Amino acid sequence: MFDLYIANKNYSSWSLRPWVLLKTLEIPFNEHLMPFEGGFGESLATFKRFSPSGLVPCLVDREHEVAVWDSLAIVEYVAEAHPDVWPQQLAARAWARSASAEMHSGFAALRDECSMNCGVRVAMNAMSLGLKSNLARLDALWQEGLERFGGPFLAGEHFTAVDAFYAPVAFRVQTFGLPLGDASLAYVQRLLALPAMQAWYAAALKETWREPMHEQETLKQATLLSDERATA
Ligand SMILES: N[C@@H](CCC(=O)N[C@@H](CS)C(=O)NCC(=O)O)C(=O)O
Repeated sequence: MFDLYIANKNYSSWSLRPWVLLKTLEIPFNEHLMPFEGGFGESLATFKRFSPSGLVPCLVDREHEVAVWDSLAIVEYVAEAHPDVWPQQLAARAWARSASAEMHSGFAALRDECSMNCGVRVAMNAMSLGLKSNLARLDALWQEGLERFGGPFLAGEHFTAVDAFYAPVAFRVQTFGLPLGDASLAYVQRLLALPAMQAWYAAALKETWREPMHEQETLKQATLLSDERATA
């Protein structure tokens, strides 16, 4: 069985991707949640005990003595034994891989200005040109996938890795009230309603860890409306 190392469910968008994929495809794994120990990079020494890069997520397959770090590599490793990770149809699979890679290496403004903080709701005071451009690209990309492959998921009938790659965006849209087109907002609601997403969200709300760096990032260009998280 796989061992998946992740960090705080409230904040760790990279961790969410393989976690929601494994859960939704019902691939068994042991979860190891390692809370952040401070700002970015301060968990390095602890995370290095199980992850070669000192970052999460990291998947360990003890049977084959393999450690796989980085969300995209993890998804590809899981796909070797589970063909349902990617769409079955060639064109859908190529599109899903491209869209996943685009999220993995792009959408910098969205990731910087709207970092994942599942339990809070804010109103944005300003949106950079970069963020507006990222949102326009999201709308176009999602619409293309949903129309071309028939929905309800991005590459067709089934939840696949490309949906997992965009799952953190659903929490970002919820937290920051991001303006997207109707089809995109409906897709966000579909993602948020998935049992795995609801389970992640419920666990995130129970967390009482607060990371000042993450909290400051959330309010960089936004005003707090509410905080749904448990208090210590
Ligand atoms: N490109 C990597 C990014 C991994 C990453 O940046 N992980 C963050 C958490 S979401 C981390 O481990 N940070 C360590 C720290 O903040 O000390 C991936 O796809 O997995």
